[in-house]
Amino acid sequence: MEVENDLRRSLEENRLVLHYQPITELKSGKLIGFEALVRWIHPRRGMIWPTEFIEISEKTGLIVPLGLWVLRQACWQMRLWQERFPVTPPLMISVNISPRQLEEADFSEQVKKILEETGLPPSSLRLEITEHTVVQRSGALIEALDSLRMLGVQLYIDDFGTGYSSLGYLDRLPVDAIKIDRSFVSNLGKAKSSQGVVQAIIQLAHELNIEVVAEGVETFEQHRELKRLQCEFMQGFYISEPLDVHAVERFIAGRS
Ligand code: G
Ligand code: G
Ligand code: MN
Ligand code: NA
Repeated sequence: MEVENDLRRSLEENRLVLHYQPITELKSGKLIGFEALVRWIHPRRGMIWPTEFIEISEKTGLIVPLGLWVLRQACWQMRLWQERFPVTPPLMISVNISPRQLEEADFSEQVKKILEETGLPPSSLRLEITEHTVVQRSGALIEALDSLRMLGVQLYIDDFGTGYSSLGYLDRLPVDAIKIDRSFVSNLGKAKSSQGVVQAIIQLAHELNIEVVAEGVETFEQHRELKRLQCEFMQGFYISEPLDVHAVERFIAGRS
């Protein structure tokens, strides 16, 4: 449990930081907001990526306080950016949420409190829940999602297409958008079949009044194809990698 203790201490010592990846609208090219991605600045090992510590924090339950820290930090930071960089509609922030966090009975209460404390409008917050989480959709999960949505927060399904679910369950979930997993996007323009899959996902989402964000967009061709398929938003190295706070501010300033 060395990692766990290390991480617990780092959380107390403020050794976690957020990086932010820009999300743009395909139609207009406009910046609409950012996804917050956590990093751990380890005293000896340097920067550690979440793939190395999210799973263990889910197992140990540390993800609950860690997730609240991420959420508070992200909301606070976006509130500041909204003041510094006022645009219409206001920039939004997207935050990843683990299934373990949704199991906390007071999770939506906590989210409400954080929104009040930071002053971020609920409509500026998107919560990302992986498709794997929603596939095992229990009554409790739907209730948790419903109460979050009643706060005025938007819900996104992350890594869409990797959960081996039928597409039909989407219309029974209270969600606003899906994020198409980058494994589909990376084959766009290479494999003909992936174009069909992406097109089918986008069409189905639109029939259900659900918007689509494409993840992992790396090339002009992928971007052009997604625009043609009327995907609303995109994110990926083609626009920018995740950025630290200072780089975000240069990025926003450089675009306006
Ligand atoms: O940039 P990247 O390596 O950060 O992200 C790796 C994975 O970690 C992604 O799948 C992302 O969803 C997840 N992740 C990043 N930040 C968070 C976080 O704050 N909470 C949770 N639960 N997952 C995160
Ligand atoms: O929450 P999610 O699983 O989507 O986390 C995003 C992850 O994808 C992060 O690790 C981030 O660094 C990575 N990422 C973001 N854009 C790209 C991209 O264009 N290509 C690749 N290969 N990875 C990306
Ligand atoms: Mn995500
Ligand atoms: Na994802």
